[in-house]
Amino acid sequence: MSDIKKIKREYLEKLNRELNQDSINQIKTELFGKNGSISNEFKKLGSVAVEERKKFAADLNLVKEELQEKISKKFHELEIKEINEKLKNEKVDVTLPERSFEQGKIHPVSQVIDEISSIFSEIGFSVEEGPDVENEYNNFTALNTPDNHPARDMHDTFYLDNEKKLLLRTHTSPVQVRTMLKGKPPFKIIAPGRTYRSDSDQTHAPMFHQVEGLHIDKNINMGHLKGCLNYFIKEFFEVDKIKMRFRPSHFPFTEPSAEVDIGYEIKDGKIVIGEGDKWLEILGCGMVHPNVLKNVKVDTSKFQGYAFGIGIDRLGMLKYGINDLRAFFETDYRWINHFGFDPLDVPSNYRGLSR
Ligand code: 2U9
Repeated sequence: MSDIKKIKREYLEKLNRELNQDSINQIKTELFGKNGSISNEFKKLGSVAVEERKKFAADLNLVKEELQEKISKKFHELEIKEINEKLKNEKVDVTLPERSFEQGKIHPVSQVIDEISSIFSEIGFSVEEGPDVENEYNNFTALNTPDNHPARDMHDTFYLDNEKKLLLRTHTSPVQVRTMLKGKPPFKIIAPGRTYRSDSDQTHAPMFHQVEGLHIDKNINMGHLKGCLNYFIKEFFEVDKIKMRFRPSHFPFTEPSAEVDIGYEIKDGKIVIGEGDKWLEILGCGMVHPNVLKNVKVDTSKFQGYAFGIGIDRLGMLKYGINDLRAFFETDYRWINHFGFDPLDVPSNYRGLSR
């Protein structure tokens, strides 16, 4: 009997036995490995007489295919057997209680950003975002903040390079600058997000949140600004009437500029917004300075408008009775459990955007 026939007989017989994964792999190596029986037969091909070579090669290929097929079949049978065994032994007990899981909470800052975005989108503002790392042109120069302005001082601004070209944005105004540079008026946008100033005490954190608004169109005036802010404050604090006053102020990017106070009183140790004879400063605003509009290529003979800036963290603290700003950023699990919002508990007056 030829060697090829012997190999075939021997291994078909082996492969007909009960085998596991390892033993099939072992057989595969014995046949087709570097020194395997079939591999060695192929090495002989060169020394076979020319007239027999064709038949030798044909026989060898046939045996090789037959054995390979048998090995694949064995692997497949084994797989089916394992699946059937699993199906037989594994049962799902539908009476078992469900596994417990931790439900996360929405951070009050995220909640307030969602509420603010929802309120402004109802009156036609769209939400824009931009990077936290900015250049000094977008953060200062375009906003009519001259080189020697105190806001540019190292104490306030986190610079990221020695040339003072890159910095962490000190307000979200660069988002409006970017939006105006890439588009055409009218603009009606809000820009919520993180802002950074080198400042830290009980009421200031080096990272805080702002939302700024900008409305540029033909004939926009301070009356529109007053109406917009009055609507926003009433909606945010969920009150029908609000006492509001505009105090003259100064910002390099607006002229005229104002700070807005709202009336409040303390009742039973709690702050009540909208009534009373005390005043609370909540935001800054004004008509966008013509120099700013020129810097962002808006035609000041046709367009004008207002802008405002609100500190989100303080607004959230006021609405939800939180008194230490630093707790916002301490990631204390107990704190977020107490002050956070349940993502599944949607109150009837819910203003947040859907997640
Ligand atoms: C452009 C033009 C003008 C945004 C403005 C304020 C007034 C303001 C403060 C509020 C509390 C910052 O977080 S805070 O300390 N902001 O008082 N912000 S006007 O004016 C702009 C913005 C962009 C192009």
